[in-house]
Amino acid sequence: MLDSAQLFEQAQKVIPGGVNSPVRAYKSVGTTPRFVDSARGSLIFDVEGREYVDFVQSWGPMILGHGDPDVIEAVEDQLKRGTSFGAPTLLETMAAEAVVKTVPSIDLVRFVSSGTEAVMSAIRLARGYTDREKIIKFDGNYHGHSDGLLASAGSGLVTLGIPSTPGVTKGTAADTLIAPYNDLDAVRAIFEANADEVACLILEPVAGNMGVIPPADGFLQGLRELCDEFGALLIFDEVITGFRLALGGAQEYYGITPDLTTLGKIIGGGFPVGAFGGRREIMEKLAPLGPVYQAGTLSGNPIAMAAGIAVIEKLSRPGTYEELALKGERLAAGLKGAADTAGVPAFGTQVGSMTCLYFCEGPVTDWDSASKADTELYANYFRAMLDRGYWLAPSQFEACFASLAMTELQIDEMCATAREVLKTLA
Ligand code: HOZ
Repeated sequence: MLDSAQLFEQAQKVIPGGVNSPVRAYKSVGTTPRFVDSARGSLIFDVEGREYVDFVQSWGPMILGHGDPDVIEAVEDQLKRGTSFGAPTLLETMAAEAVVKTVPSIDLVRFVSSGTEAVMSAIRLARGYTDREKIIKFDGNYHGHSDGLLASAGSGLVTLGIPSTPGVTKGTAADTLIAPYNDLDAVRAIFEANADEVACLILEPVAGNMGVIPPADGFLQGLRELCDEFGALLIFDEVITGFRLALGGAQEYYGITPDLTTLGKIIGGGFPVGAFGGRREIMEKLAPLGPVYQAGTLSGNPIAMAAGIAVIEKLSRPGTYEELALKGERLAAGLKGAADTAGVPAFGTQVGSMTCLYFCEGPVTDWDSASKADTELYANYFRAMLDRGYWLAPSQFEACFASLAMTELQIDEMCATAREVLKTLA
């Protein structure tokens, strides 16, 4: 068997940069990727046979851990019946019923194949519904890679230092208005300067693509009120927070009702799925009921639907979110304690099972303050942790997730290792 370095060489001959998504290339952490062989529960195994505790979880979907037996059984069952039909199935209705039942603001939902597609479609729908063209997004929020949403975006763009990307037309870029996260005054100023022109405001209700930044007290409520005042739709991008902070996502967690919601990651149980949904009268503008067109051959794919239903069922068991929150608290407290003991300036954030340890004094409340983190220190920390069996995000600006499969002992051992590593880096 070839090793990771050899496989990376081979991949680079036929795939740009050797990867199918830029963050996988490990460019900002000064090393090359370990190629994955398999994963089980809380562990991920590379092709060299090394094992790691997985704090990335495929960037969020694997909240139950890898290879959950109920999900595998549901998928195997469906595999035998067929993998794609391009025609309606009961599974799609069952998955939709599960979403409508659990996500408070969603009356109708449509499934697509990725979070990017969900957001792109929701924005088109918001424009079609309001007959307006501009959108507001936040600096450092990431909503996938559709043209209009790449401006000032988080995730791979901040990791690789790409403020805006060639290939997006000036007209498209001009329709995207950018505000600093957690700054209601700035949002009001943008609305006032663009009266009657803003179709929607989209945000991650907990920012999870510039590390993890919780909304300030009153921020989400303030946005709700501003959208109502200026006649714009409020879109919660819950691709990360959906089914992670609560069954009903951040909107249940914080008690705020958006007009539209985008979902992805967890509802696919590790298969490519996205979804967008919201108030009936808005969703009814979609074809075939209304004029806003949106479609997809693999939308509502039966394998992905079967996996998603099994995941939601499992997450619905009592105590799930209490357990995730306790693990998240333990992880965040352990990491902050590790940094403090080692004498490394650090600011920790946590909401439920989403955590981030920023290597800066903080407080971190927006992209401006997040960008002050010491990314070189993070790169050194990342490589040392990887060598010791911990699979962390290859970027300071991504979440470190706790999962249901992870044990408290694994979390404690990871934090103890972080303490030893940080002592050598202080
Ligand atoms: N939203 C993911 C990171 N938070 C994206 C992962 C990727 O770009 O591959």
